[in-house]
Amino acid sequence: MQINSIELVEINLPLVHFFETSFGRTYERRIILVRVEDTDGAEGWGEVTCGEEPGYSDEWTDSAWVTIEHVLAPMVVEKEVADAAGIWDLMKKARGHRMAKSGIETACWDLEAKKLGVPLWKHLGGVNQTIECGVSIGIQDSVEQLIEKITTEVEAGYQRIKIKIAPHWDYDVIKAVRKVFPDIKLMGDANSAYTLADIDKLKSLDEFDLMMLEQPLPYDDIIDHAKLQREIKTPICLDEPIKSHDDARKAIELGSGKIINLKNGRVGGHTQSKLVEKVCREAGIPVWCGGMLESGIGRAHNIAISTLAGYTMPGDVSASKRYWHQDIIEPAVEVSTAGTITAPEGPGIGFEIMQDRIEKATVRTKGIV
Ligand code: OSB
Ligand code: MG
Repeated sequence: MQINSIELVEINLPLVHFFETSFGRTYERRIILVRVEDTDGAEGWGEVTCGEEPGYSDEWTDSAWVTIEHVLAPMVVEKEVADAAGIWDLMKKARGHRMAKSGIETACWDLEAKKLGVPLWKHLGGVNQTIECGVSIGIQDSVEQLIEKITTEVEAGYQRIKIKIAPHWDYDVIKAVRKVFPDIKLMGDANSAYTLADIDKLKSLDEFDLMMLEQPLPYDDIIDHAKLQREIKTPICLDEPIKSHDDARKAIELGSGKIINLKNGRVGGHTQSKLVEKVCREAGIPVWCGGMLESGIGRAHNIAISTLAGYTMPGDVSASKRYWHQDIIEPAVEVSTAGTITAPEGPGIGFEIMQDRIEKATVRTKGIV
């Protein structure tokens, strides 16, 4: 495989509904799309999944743009590698910036699968064409609003409900939700809003029979999480600190959690996700695919990787219409009434890229040749 050119396109897409986490509220996404083209003129598409600000991780839209333009793209363009799995190594000299790398890397996987005429999910080694879906619901202005949103998603068929939590939006809120929905698969995601000093509060959440508690402690921690896991019944799910298969191995060894939210962007793309999935599968640690409010392109990549054997729990991969008035792919991602998505049969990501919609949402482009 030889990539001849890389094109960056920043699009701005307003969310159907704001999304609030413990680190802030998002109304509109600034998304970088990556289009790669090889020497035969074949193309592939990827998405950089970082946020607009360095709130979830240290990467953000503007940092990813310059990093790809000045550092990563020049490492890849016109270099010969055996296959898409070899793209990661071309970028090895740059430390970190995994979401930026993932944008390029996943685009190369799409290109390769398209050239081979196979669906990306099969090319990645997927085994379950139909994946289980959950939703992630942000912090709302009122508990009534939250209950209303949960009702909508439960009625739509989603298999588990994740709600964002924070010190001002936790015990009482979950209690109110459990009163209305005593039996649903429910979990909380704190996005690092607590410390070990909050241990009594976190212990008190055990009474709600949560499926898991995602990332209660600091974003770079796996030590305190191990201490916390020994004190609480609810399984801890790690998100932010797991950036590689080595991080996963160490966290498993320490007992920092019992489940991993595996995000393509956070670990650096499909090749890295496959490595994390393998470490976890062999250790008996379930993984599920997390989301970063992706457009259809990132969503399509999430669907493909979710078909791997180790992804045994419902992910945060949900329907396009929950995020966008109109997605940039066709068909839009839809979820069945059983709360599942079936990965498409077409080559590559298996969705059509709607160029006119991308153009309408474009704020800047940059070609690197
Ligand atoms: O922590 O999983 C997270 C969104 C942005 C940043 C971090 C997270 C999330 C989500 C949303 O939970 C998942 C989605 O619906 O895409
Ligand atoms: Mg999370």
